[in-house]
Amino acid sequence: MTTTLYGAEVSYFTGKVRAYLRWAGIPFEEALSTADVYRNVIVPAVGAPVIPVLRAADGRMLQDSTVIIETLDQAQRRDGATLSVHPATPLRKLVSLMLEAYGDEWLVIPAMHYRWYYDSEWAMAQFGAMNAPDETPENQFAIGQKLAVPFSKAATLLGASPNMVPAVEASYEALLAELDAHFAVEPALLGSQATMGDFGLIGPLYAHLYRDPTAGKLMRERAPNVTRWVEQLHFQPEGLRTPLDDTDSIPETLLPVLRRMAREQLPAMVEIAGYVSAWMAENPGEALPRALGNHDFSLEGREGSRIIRPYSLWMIQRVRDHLNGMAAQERQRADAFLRDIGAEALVDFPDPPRLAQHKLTVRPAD
Ligand SMILES: N[C@@H](CCC(=O)N[C@@H](CS)C(=O)NCC(=O)O)C(=O)O
Repeated sequence: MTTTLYGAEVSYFTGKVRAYLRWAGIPFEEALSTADVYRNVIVPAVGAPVIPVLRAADGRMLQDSTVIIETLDQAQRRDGATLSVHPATPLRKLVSLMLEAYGDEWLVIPAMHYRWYYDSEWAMAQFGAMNAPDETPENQFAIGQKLAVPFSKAATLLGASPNMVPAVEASYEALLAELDAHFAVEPALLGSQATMGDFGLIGPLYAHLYRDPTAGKLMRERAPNVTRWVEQLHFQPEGLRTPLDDTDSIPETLLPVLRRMAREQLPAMVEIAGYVSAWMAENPGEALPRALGNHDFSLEGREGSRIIRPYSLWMIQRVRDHLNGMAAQERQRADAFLRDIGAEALVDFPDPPRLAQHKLTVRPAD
């Protein structure tokens, strides 16, 4: 059976999986997530209207970009592939997992902001064309307008409320400059080979921040090296398969990006952990809602409010699992590295009870 990716060009997490499939050389076909596909394939298979969903060659339906990539990566390894999305050495694997969590769960703020603040009509037309490809442009726009309602509110809910717009843009522009300096000297985040961290970052940086008109212009003008990395990883990633050496070193030029992640995202994750632990204590055994109210956060010297997304902690749990699985000496080195980049929160993270991914949220692990 052919592997089928159900999704769309306009979708963040579809871009992440598509880039991985091409990089891994897995033959696949892509099916547009039209209204019919949502109704007849996606919702019956996974119980929620979400993309991407992948029908694997063995017929299994997989949902969640991380689960899809992990499952296929393991299958490839079983079939004898020597290259994995996870670096073979411990510190690099840690950094790769951290950057996946950063791309998936934090860069959603600038990605949603630029799309819905500057290009909302364009995005509505894109949503309509995805949902009803055979309709006229006028009808597609009307359909897109309706579909876009929850998404257009997402930027504000995630933290890009009007008072935070200057902070969100300052942070993203600084990130672009940091990444541009990095990709001037390295082909991928950790060097010669793309890893899970690259796939985490390609979600926001391709589907939204490269493709959307306003953000795309900004990227092309300000960050030619980021643009080149996006184009290579998304369209022709076979050049990013040169195995990493065994030094376990982290490129110097990546450190500003990691410090930014540590400074911006980790304090919010620590706070969320407190809310999630309290909720789980009060609601034993239950799946968590997708959002648990709001919490305050700071970005570039401004104070904002954002929704508490329990799912984010499942991504942090992956990082913590890797850290906790390290041998004593490796762990010491990793802790020293984390302290050095301002990520000490990961060393002593207030872990909630164990979580399992569940549709678009999490539940207590069995
Ligand atoms: N963690 C999920 C997130 C998937 C996701 O948020 N997909 C978006 C499109 S890129 C979606 O379908 N959202 C529907 C919704 O949030 O209700 C993944 O990694 O696949």
